[in-house]
Amino acid sequence: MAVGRRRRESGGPPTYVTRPSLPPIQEYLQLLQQAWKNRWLTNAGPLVARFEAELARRLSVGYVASTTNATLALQLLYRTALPQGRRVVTTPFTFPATTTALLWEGYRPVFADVDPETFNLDVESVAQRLEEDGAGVVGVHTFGNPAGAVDLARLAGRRGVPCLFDAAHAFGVRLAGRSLLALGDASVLSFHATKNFHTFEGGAVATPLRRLFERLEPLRNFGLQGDGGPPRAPGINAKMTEAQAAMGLVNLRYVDGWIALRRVRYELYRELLAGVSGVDFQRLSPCRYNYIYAPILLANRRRRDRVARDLERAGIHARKYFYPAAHRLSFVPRSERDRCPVAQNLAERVLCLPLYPDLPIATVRRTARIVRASAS
Ligand code: T4K
Repeated sequence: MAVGRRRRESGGPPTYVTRPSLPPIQEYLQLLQQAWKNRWLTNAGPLVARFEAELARRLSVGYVASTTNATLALQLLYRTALPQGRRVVTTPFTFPATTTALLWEGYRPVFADVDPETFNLDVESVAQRLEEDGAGVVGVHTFGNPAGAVDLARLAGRRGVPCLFDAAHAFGVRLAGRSLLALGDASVLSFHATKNFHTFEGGAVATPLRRLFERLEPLRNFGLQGDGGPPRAPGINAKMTEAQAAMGLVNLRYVDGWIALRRVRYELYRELLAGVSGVDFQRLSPCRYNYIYAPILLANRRRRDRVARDLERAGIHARKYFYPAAHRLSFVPRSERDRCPVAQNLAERVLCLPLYPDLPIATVRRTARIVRASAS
C-alpha cells in the first residue's frame, strides 16, 4: 500500500537506499550445479572451503571463518575473545547488531563517544571508559571509514585488552596498502544482500591470530571438533551454506567493478553538494575506500527530517542510519543515556542517500537537487 502510494507521487518505481548487486545468474547456476553434483549442501562443504580460501587471499588476512550472517559472527567472536560477563567499550553510532550481540553474549556494553567528523570512536573517550574496568574494545569502521582504527588498536594493546572490529561495512578497504583486517585481534565482515559484497546473507570472522581462529572455528558448528567426539565448548549453528558460498565466489569476480561504479556515484554526490550550506560529508581517512554508503550530515534534526521527507515525496528512500544511537536503545542501561552527546547529535543529523552500482546517474542528480533545495 505504502509503496503503491509512493509510486504514484513520484511517477515511477521508488528509489531505495541500496539494491543488491547481482552477477549474471548463469554463473551462479553453474556453481550451484557443483553443489548438486557433490550432493553436499552445508556443513563445511567444498564451496565454503574454496570461498574462505579465496577471501583470505583476497583480503590479505591469515584466517577466515565464514558464518550465516555477521550478527552471529559478532557473537562468536565476542564469546571467544572477550572475558565473560565483563564491561566492553564500544560505539553508540552503529547498527543495533554491534550492541545487541554483546547483550546476547552477556556482556555489558559501555559507550564511548565518537568523533564528529569521522563518525568513529574517539580514542580519548575510549581511554576514559577503559579506566572503568573495561575488559575490551569493539570499534566500528562506520560506513567503511577506517579513521582512528590504528590508534584504537594501539590503545587496546597498551591497556592489554582485546581490540575487535565490527567491519560489517569495510569489505575491500585497505589502509596504507594493507588490509584493514590485519588490525586488532579480529574483525567481523557482513555479506548481507545490502552490502557492497554479499552472499545473500552471510558474514565472516577474519583474524591474523591462529589461536583465536582455532578456538572460534568449531563454535559455529555446535562446538564439534571434527574428530567425532562430543563438543568441547557450547557452540551454536552459524554455518554458511554452499548456496551462500557459491554466490560469494561469483560476486568476488565482480566486486571490484561494482566498487568502481559506486565510486563514480559517490563522487558525483560530493561534487554536486560541495559548498551547499548545511550539508557536510563524513571525513574519510586516506585509504582505498569501498564507497559502501553515501552519508550526508545536515544542520540539525529538523533539517534532516525535512530533507528525508522531501526525498520520500519524490519516491527516494534515503535512510536515517543510525537512528536512534545505540546508547539510547530502550534495553540499554539508563546510566548510558547521557554519555555520548556527539553520537546523539550525529544520529539526529545523518542521512544516507541512495548508492549502488547501477543507480542511474540521473537519479543521483535528482537526489542532489532535492537535497540542495531542502537542506538550507
Ligand atoms: N554491524 C553493522 C555495523 C551493520 O551495519 C550490520 C548490518 C551488522 C553488524 C549486522 O550484519 P548482518 O547480521 O545483517 O550480516 C540493513 C541490513 O539488513 C543490515 O545487514 C545492515 N547492517 C543495515 C545497515 O542495513 P535494514 O533494516 O536497513 O534493511 P532493509 O530491509 O530496510 O533494506 C534496505 C534497503 O535495501 C531497502 O529499502 C530495499 C533494499 N533491498 C533490501 C533487501 C534485503 C533490496 O532492494 N533487496 C533486498 O533483498 O538493515
